[in-house]
Amino acid sequence: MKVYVTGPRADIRVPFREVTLSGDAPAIRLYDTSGPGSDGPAVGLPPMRSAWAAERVAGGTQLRFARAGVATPEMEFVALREGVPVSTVVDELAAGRAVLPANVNHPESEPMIIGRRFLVKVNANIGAASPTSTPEEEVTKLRWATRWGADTVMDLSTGDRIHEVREAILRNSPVPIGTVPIYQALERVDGDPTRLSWELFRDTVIEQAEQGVDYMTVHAGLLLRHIPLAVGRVAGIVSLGGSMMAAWCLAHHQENFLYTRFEELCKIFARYDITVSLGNGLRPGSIADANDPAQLAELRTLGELAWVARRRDVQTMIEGPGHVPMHKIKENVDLQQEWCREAPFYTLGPLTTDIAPGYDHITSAIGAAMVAMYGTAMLCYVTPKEHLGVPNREDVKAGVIAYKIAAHAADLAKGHPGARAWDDALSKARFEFRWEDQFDLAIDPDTARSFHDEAVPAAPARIAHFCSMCGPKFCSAKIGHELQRYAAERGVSIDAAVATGMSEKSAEFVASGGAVYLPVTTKSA
Ligand code: IRN
Ligand code: FE2
Repeated sequence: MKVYVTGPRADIRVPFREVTLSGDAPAIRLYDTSGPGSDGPAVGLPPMRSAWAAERVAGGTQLRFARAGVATPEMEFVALREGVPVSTVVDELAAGRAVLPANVNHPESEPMIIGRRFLVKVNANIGAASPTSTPEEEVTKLRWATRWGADTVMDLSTGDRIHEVREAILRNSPVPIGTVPIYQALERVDGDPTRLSWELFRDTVIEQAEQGVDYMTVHAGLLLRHIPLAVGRVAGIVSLGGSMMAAWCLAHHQENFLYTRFEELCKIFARYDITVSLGNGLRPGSIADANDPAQLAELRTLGELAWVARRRDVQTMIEGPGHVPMHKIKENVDLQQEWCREAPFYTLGPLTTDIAPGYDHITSAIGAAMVAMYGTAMLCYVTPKEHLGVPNREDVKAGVIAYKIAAHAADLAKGHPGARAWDDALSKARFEFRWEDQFDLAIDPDTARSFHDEAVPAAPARIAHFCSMCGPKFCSAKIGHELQRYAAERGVSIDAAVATGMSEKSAEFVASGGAVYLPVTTKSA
């Protein structure tokens, strides 16, 4: 059930998913990105933030306000959402260690913050890839991704209906929307990157800014002199935006115009409060290329650009790899944090091995959990279709869930206030055989419920004090309960109870002839 917590003023209403539990277990409130209900894609969501923008006497980015020590309603909102003092939000934004992407023209979005001191966020990429896909279909994908917990969504659409699709997504999105404007610019020159230009790019950015895009990926750190560094790679340049800019630089033998015009670009971003996401055009696309000179050279330039953006009050994050084996992940985060003065890191995965096409949501969720524990603020999801095809609905769900797990595991490791409460509630429900509570608390209740029912179809099993894994006799949780009761009854310590209890159990087991309960499951050989 969705509930709202009201902030210091009545129009700050922060949504949570409240899970009510059985018996006297207290209800628990979970972070919720699904947004308000809507009367359909054509109507869109209510423009919650319009009033806040209208109230501001002067314009300015969230970074600018934070530096002036002003807590905006957006900052109050995220403080409640994260369960941290608003002063933490103001300080982290002011230091450039966090961003709050919120284009003034996207009033439908619920504020959320990206930074290492806050909950780790997950981005899901969607977008019309085929000429036949419609705006309605993309809105359905958006709602599907946010239903499973995507904190931001990037619209990577290409094709004729790009403007219309983006408009539908923005008007229906409760989460910040990101884009890669160079993709649309490329459409305008019929896919020939050598015909790209600053003017074309700038106009595309303004068009998207007016619509309300909250953050934009810009591959400004890929310089002409970096390109030779990528020549001997196993996988070359895998970034789409990166390959476009490399092609342009080589064809014109000129420096990347995104780099040379970066100050001008920042002026546009500041006007709309668009967060810049500095793209990694030279991210490694294979395990062999991880942390190589090309990647690191570009990362240094991203650090320089982050500084330029910050001076112009533009909120900034830094994109990261890609493909990185586990033992090279920490070095990656440490260098990014040092060179980019702690600007939030936003990584794609990373994939920790290349051997598992079809399972790259798993190869990368492993890396995502690690990179997040070391300090990455947002994770860009990878679906099972990575390297193979366009993700469908089930792939989007699998990717989002895998990444929410990685993000939450990192929140726990980092000790984010409130992260443990969710685990504790579920662990308790599990131990006390409160099956319905366990399903309701699960990150994916549908799957948990159906797996349980598939194994033990009878309705009474929902309240049974065992599951089909071990059956009624060899249930560790059941034995745990007996142990607690045994200790309480005899007034002994758990250690002593274990010693005595075990010999009694052993006698009981031998006496029963060692019968083992064989559950009826769908398991086959
Ligand atoms: C995130 C971190 N590193 C890359 N990403 C995402 O990859 C980025 O935000 C955008 O969605 C996409 C850009 O891909 P190319 O153009 O760099 O391949
Ligand atoms: Fe890849």
